[in-house]
Amino acid sequence: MARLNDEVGALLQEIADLILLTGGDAFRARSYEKAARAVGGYHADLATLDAKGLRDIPGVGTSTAGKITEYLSTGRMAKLDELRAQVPPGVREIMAIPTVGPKTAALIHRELGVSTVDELRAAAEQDRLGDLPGLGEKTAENIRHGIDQLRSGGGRALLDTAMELAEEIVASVGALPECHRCAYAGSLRRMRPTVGDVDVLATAEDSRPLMDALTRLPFVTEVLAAGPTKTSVRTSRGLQIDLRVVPPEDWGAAMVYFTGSKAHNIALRARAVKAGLKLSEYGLFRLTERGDRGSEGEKIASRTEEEVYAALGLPWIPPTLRED
Ligand code: DCP
Ligand code: MG
Ligand code: MN
Repeated sequence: MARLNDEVGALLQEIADLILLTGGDAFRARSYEKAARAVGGYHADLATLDAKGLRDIPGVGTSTAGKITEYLSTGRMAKLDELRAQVPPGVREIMAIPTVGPKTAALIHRELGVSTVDELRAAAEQDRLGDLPGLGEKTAENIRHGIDQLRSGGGRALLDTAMELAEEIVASVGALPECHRCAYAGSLRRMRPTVGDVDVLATAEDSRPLMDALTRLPFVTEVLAAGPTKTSVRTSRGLQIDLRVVPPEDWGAAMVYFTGSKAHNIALRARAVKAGLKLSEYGLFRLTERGDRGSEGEKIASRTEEEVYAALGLPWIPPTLRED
């Protein structure tokens, strides 16, 4: 319910955080923060309200109502884009540390004058973080841990972060009326601790609404590539997300392909070739007798993973065992 309200609430909160982060008026930041909370908890869906209805939300004035209207019609808030552009890259990097949000980054930047991850590490090592208002020893500990995680780029915690992100995306994209199915694939589905990016697969007749929903998620900071079958974005946690959309009837073959691993795919393709078949992300095909190079041949399996494995004479293989 009211996912849009949460989404808009998160963006208004980000405006509040970035105002503080960029040394803006604390009073104005507080009013955005109030509006963010009011919008997030409001009983009516924002999409059903007109300009007057928006201004009736307690804490939402003319200027905030204008930003909400702008977001509903364009998918952007110019003010937010402008603020994001003002944040120094080092501070953005601090915001990308797992467990550090813009609010904590703002506090650290403002109170300690810290604006790079290296300076932050030094501050953590000198125990200067615990002195900050509202920042206990526990938070300081989390920050030290977060920096290590960011720098090592590995470990169990990275998988947790990626999994959390994947579940949010799958919930958002999967809830769209145009979306038939949505699930994460890639190394995350194989539960690799070194997960390099978050691969998400969805099915729909029309991919457009799904791609748009992805690029508009509040934690998406940059669109790296946008196309009808694949869109890649970067998130505020620094992780990349690849969303691929295929027709509903190809879910199984696409899921096998995008779950990988690459080595597993190579092994499956070799097995297919031996049986006179051809396996791709689009399906398992029987090559025609003429060896038609132009066409893929007759599609014999693609709807479910089980169907694809069965047609190759294999039982369904659990993703964690698909390393070769
Ligand atoms: N894939 C493939 N051949 C390629 C590229 C990709 O078969 N040349 C398939 C197998 C991969 C899947 O697509 O598992 C997703 O591609 P990624 O590059 O995201 O690879 P992984 O998710 O497996 O690993 P990483 O943790 O590096 O993201
Ligand atoms: Mg991947
Ligand atoms: Mn990928």
